[in-house]
Amino acid sequence: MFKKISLALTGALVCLSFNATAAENWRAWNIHNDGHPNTAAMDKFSELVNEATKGEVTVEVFHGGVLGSQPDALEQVRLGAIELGNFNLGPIGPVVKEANLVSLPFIFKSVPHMFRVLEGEAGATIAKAMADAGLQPLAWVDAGARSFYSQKPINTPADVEGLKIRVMNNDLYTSMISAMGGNPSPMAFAEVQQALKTGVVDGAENNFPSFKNVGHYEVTTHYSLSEHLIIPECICVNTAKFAALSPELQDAVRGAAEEAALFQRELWAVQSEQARKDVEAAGIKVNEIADKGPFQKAMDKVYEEYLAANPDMAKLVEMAQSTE
Ligand code: BDP
Repeated sequence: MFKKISLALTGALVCLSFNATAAENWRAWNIHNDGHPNTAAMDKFSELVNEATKGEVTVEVFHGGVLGSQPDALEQVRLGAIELGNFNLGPIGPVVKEANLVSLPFIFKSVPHMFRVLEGEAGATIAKAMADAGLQPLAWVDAGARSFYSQKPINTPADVEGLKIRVMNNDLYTSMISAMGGNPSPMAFAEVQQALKTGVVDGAENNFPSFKNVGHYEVTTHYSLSEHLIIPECICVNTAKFAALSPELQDAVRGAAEEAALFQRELWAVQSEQARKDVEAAGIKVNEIADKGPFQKAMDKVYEEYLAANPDMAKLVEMAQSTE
């Protein structure tokens, strides 16, 4: 009798603990607010994961960067304190060298070219290096092209001379601004609006949706289409947490990320055009740059110095440049 009860109890306990370990409740970091395409895409991802795993994996997304700055959140995901995030590859460069390929100015001819490079051998190399560093990409998402904005139009590198320009945290961006004669100022995204408003910086650079979503257009007057950086983003997960899932759950989570990424790319196309119209309607003057040649030429020095210090990156650069 006693044996029977204790067996039944053990069975119940085993069952309980199985359920407890089977349900994975993950937290996801997102820097954007409502109204940004990535916020909608991350919400969609959360829904899709829940559906595809029948609730065995749940993802709670924290928007607006409330879980910390991007460099901090990257560290948190690598350590497993936060499981997931929608990260820009720019701030990943200082942590994962291979990811820096995408932070070389003008490395990609267009957004489709960038995706073709990511879908090829270069992308596989970057993804593996990121996974080895604890940040496994599940899908790549669009972040358009980044251009300068300030209180005056920028048409040539000489127009950047003497300007203090906010950049994301990556030495390649400080070299990029210095090579144009400007003063780079690495700063967290959350601080940029105030810095522009108070004149701590004279300008910054970003894509239209981010320029609009956090109100940078309210404190600047000109957006100049330099399109000097085309930096992809990822939905990235802590590598060990992902590896601990069953193969079926891994497929389900990856599938959800891929579907959310497709959704994001479509939304991006529509909303970045809309963001441009909205900021123009609010008074921002957008100028095309007739000849980007001088900007590209100014980057020769950045490439030379970078490749001299990182000769092992030459192969990835060559792969990107030879991709049609
Ligand atoms: C946005 C990216 C975001 C970056 C931000 C920035 O989506 O990940 O943190 O730019 O400039 O476009 O810091």
